[in-house]
Amino acid sequence: MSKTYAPPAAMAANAHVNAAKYDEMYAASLADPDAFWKEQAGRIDWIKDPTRIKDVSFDLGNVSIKWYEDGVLNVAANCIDRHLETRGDQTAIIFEPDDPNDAAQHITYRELHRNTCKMANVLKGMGVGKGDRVVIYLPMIPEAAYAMLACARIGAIHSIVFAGFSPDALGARVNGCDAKVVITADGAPRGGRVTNLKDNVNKALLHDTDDVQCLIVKRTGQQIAFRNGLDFWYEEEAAKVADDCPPEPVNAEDPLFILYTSGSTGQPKGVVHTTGGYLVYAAMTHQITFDYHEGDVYWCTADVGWVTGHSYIVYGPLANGATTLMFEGVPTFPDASRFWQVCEKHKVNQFYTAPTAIRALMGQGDDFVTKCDLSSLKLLGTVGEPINPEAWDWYYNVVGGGKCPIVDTWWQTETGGHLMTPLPGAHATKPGAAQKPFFGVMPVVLDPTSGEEIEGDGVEGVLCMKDSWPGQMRTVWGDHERFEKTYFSDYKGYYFTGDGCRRDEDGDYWITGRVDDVINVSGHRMGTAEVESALVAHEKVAEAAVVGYPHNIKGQGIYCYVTLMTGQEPTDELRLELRNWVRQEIGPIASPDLIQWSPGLPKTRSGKIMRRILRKIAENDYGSLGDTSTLADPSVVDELIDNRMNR
Ligand code: 6R9
Repeated sequence: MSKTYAPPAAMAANAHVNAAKYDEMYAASLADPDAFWKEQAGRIDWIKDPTRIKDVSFDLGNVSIKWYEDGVLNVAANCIDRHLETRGDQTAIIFEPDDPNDAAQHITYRELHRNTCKMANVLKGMGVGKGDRVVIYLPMIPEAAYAMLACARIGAIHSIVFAGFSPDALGARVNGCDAKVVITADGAPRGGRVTNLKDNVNKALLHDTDDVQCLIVKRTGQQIAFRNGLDFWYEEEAAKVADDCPPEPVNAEDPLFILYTSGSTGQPKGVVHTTGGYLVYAAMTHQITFDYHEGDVYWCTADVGWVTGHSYIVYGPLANGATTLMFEGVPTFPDASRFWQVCEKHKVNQFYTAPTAIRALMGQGDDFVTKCDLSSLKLLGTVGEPINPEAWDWYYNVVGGGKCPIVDTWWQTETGGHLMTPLPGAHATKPGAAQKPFFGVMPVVLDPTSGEEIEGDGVEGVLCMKDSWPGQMRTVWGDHERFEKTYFSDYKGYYFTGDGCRRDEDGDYWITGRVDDVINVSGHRMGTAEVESALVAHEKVAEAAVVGYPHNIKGQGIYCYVTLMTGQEPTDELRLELRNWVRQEIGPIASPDLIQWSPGLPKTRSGKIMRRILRKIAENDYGSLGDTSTLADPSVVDELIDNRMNR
């Protein structure tokens, strides 16, 4: 039995959802989804109220997901305009820059309105209209939020590319969605170092024949190469346009954004989220999971380049009229106290981060935390990967002073918002468990071989969802077939998450990690296939297989087995060259941790690489290699074990 931590009495007493209410609402959400979600739609403002609530089919060949399909609304109006009367002067966004010596900014809802309208008018002037795609490649600055909301305001679809991605990765995403405009900055300061964002954009668009325009925010003031006629400084354009822009009426099922994410095969796919259901779900989960109350200061440390930044820095909090903090920097710059100093400085009430950051900071010792006044904290959250018990304990006791519930939120780019998490005023938390389904969410544990539902408690299998929720992705951009194949073909009639899971004796859920070829490095999701294709694109590499292995800080590290072209020397210099190559092809987050030279890879007779075996070798777990008799050449395995990378 794991130890549990009951909700603090004061929180349970005032929470949006306490234990009794959770049970009652959860039962209602399953008993009559239409009635339940019709009521929840009232969280946001509609130009035309939806009358058709849910229309969903998970049947392969016919997958279709629609929520609120006859509703009309505007997301930016919901996140900004409807708050102006009551909280125009309240801070919407606190911006904390990379350098602690630079002043923080407090942007009110009124200022947010003005800035978003300006950006919207600039985009319109560049020819962007409803349904057009805009790529956002920005640092964590307020303009990133203005850009998102400006797109939403005019009905354009944004696709944010994390500023740490390489020119190649950026170029693929610009082309993938046929973007009209890229919004970027001259440079991005992070941890005291500057990434030359505009340079990257120029490289990404070098071979572009569509003349993609670029809107550039001045962040660092550095020199940039300007493409005349195609590039525009945001500040100059903003000065020329009006500071009001009427919100465009948008259908609930029109796309709000595309966000590329990694899967087990092929290149990243463009996850499509639509407007009405997504916003209802983001707003509801933000309010209830974090127990957000009027006047609270809320901080999610993610980057807007990831889904967490979309739902829980921008859309959820702003739809709720919250004060949301945007942090440009990193947890360890200038030193490991930075997070906690920011919490103290802005009196943060809810703090939401990733286990990898917690582990890294835990390793620096308690002093960095205890020297700060963290008395404002009421709640802590984690997301992105399973949290190990040591990190949970440290977070709970040292950061939270033993008084803040931890919500371990399990969800995905595909899910739009939290699907499983304890609720802070309702559930006694268990370190490491994602615990309870959110309202309307129907998790099932399936037997991976038979695909049958495993009933009862104390069971383990793969995690699927039996029915839809409003925040679910609707399709893969430009490839609905891939959407169906990826999520609905392995287990017929269910949404397959790609995660394994255990339901314990109490009926609580624990995520056991990915069951596919996706690895989770520092909370960043990566397809091993992507790293492999980057490696084999190098002229000296004949073949490569990539797996994850346990890593103390990152959760998983990237272990690469590389077969060189005949005649190539396996040297340390080449190792370094390959590492830099992958960084260039994808970005620093994809840097191989270990590269093992492998004259041969274990393959079946039909030529499939047996990753299961490579994973075991990388994990140092030879006892359970399983059946190797189906290999074309079983001796390859001994050779790989003998030459395993030491660490
Ligand atoms: C939001 C986000 C999704 C994958 C997911 C799972 C892992 C996320 C987790 C977690 C255990 C948690 N994951 N939250 N595993 N406990 N609380 O991270 O989206 O980048 O798409 O990653 O991350 O494996 O399938 P995304």
